[in-house]
Amino acid sequence: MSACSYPQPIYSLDKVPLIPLPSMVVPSAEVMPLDKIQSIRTVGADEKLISIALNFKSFWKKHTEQELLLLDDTADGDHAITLIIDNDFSPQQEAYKLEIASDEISVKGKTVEGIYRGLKTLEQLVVLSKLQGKSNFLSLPGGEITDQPCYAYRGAMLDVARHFFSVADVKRYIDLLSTYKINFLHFHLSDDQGWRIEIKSWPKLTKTGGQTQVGGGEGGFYTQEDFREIVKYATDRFITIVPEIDLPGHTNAALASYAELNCDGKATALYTGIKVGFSTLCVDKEVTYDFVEDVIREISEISPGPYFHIGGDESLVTLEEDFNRFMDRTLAIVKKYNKTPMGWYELITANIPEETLLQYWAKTEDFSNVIPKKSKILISSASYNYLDMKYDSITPLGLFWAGYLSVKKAYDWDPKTLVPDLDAEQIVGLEAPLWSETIEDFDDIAYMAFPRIIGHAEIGWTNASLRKWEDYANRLGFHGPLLEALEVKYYATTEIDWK
Ligand code: TNX
Repeated sequence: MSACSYPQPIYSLDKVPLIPLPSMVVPSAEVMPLDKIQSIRTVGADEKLISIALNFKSFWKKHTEQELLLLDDTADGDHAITLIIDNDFSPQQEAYKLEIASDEISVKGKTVEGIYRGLKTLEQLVVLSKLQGKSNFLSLPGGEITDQPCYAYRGAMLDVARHFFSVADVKRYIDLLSTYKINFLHFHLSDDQGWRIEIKSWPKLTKTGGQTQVGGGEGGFYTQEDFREIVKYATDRFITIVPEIDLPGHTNAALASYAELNCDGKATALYTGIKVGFSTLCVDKEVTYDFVEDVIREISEISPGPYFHIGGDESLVTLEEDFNRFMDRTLAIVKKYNKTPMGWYELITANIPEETLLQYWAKTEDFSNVIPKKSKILISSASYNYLDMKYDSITPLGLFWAGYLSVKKAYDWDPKTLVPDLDAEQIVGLEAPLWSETIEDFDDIAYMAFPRIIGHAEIGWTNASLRKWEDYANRLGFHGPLLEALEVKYYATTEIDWK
């Protein structure tokens, strides 16, 4: 068969509606007919590399019906997808280069993580081509994609305390996040309404504190085994789990489970409403620190990621000096278990170690004067990042205290200029929290997160200078069919011309 008789690809490589938009795409005139690919090949022996190659093999089988052989570097690259670890490739650990030629494909990275991100791009290329091309989908466009993220922390947060979500729901969310190259998932594991993780030394936290949720439903919790399973699932997708135990406020579920954590020695009642700021641990009791240490120790043992999030927000009934004293001791415990502390920005009143990551969530943009210049900041502005804010006045779910958040507003901003006077170097990235006061099941998660979190993922990955709303809106239109194929009930906003 001569080259020109091969089926033409649906798009040229620079016209594929990829999200996040890659840093550089150079199309070529070459065409890669799918049936030429016979193997997936790894260069650089690494167990993790082989494991992502095996996963990609299943992906290829599902979408092209072809079974690939798994080969190592003793085979040559003809008719193969070659995954290459190259230490000198880039200083950036998530950078990758994807090359598509007429008879081979390669993905190169400094690390397995970089190659994984590149394979996610290749997967989108296949899926988007297939959805648009239907039965005509037989080839990929040639060219090169060189890519790397703008921010090292591109996160999502799920509040499993106000409503509990099953391990299966969490895994489904993780899969979707990985499609868009998100690399951190922060779990809000405790709040007034529920304690959601088994602590073996304090069993009533889940036996009592895990038994209800907002609205009075039955709640639930993760056993440590469940949590390990989630961590493994996320780690396999290069997503780091950040556990959060919100302290010393937002603790009614713990205070209802153990009377001794209360200053008056009386257990509180379980709470199923949505008020905030009414609970606090008793900062002057020694047992409080036994509790905090046991919780941080047990969770740290099953959390391989670098961060431990200690909350610190809205402790409205804790005096500031008590709050600071409590946090000094709690920060020392986090350090003892070799974790980097993370907290909501109210933590700044305490003596925070320099490496502390502060999560900025305020709705106004004028907090830079209270944030020390040396602090590391994660941008989670309620006005731009909060997935629980309603899209508009008729959104059936969500809250609106920080204003409505349309798909355009959620996309069309820059973390570097959102907060005046903050140094760009202080910003490690951004995170989109989904608070779950009104979110009850996976379809609710999908409706509020999609499509806004896709834009958020692009803000985290793609340099601001390359991002334009009109271009993004056009690309996003092609992701409707992709989400539909995954049965994700996203909000089909009229801001987008869905394909
Ligand atoms: C504020 S943002 C909270 C949460 C609520 C959320 C609702 C933050 C650190 N605290 O407790 O769930 O608003 O939007």
